[in-house]
Amino acid sequence: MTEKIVMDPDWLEFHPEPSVPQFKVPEGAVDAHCHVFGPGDEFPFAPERKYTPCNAGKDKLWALRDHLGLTRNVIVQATCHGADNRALVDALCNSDDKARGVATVRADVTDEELSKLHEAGVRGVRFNFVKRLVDVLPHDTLVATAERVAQLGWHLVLYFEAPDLPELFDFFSSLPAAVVVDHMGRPDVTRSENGPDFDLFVKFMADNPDYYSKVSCPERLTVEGPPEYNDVVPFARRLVETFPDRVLWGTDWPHPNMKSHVPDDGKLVDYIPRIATTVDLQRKLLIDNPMKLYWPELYQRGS
Ligand code: 0GY
Repeated sequence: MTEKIVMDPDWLEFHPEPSVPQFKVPEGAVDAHCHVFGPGDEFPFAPERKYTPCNAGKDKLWALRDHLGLTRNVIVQATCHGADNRALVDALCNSDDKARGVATVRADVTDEELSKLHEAGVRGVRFNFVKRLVDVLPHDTLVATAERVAQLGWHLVLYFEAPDLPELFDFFSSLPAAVVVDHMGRPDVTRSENGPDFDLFVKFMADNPDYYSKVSCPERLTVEGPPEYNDVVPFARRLVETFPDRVLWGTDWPHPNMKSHVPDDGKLVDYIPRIATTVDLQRKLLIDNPMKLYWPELYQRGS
């Protein structure tokens, strides 16, 4: 008998009718951080998951992409699917190559499995260090996986929280592949964007010239709340202006683990010109940088 999927009682579903953004994204813009969840009866959630989400399948993601005026998606494997990438692969293979992916793999993944993921459009693996989401993995195992995927030209996506950066700084800097950091390393936005905590993240980016950061998730980092997320703007803006060629933006749809409010994805698009204030910065953030990483074969500066 199939298990009945019951969403966690405190889970907020994604916005049913996001607003039409006032900001018109440039043609070719990429949502570089989003997820697909299930549907659970087709793609079961992982037994080791720490939460049970709502169903949020690929068709809903494509509809959101079109509604927001975006062109492409980078789908990141979420922890509720563990290392079972079937929902991700199904979405990629039915995307008309408008989606590429970041998978989660176990240390014993075979070369054949990696090559099938590559064929489907996977270009990175995610290492998650957020303790409420995953059990801790030994560093040597991660390095071995990183070495293998680097040979495929993939990068690593690291998800961690700011208080853990001092301890992980050297390990992260020594990884044998390029890195993309999720959500600016999750700063505490009640502190200054020019204070020692965020300075350390900026130093991490400066010391590692082939590393990228997503300037995503104001809805998750904010203390002040929606719809403007004013308290997160200075952090994202500092990164966009300091590392214009190494920042990515994404919706984070369908917004796992949001308990405070349901984000309006249209407003998340309207947030973009506040953190990337010129047409040139917007083009790098939304097109050049994600295309370099995920569709390098299509990427030609200025085309
Ligand atoms: C995010 C953030 C979260 C969850 C996950 O894989 C996940 O479960 O990424 C979170 O809870 O902060 O990036 O979507």
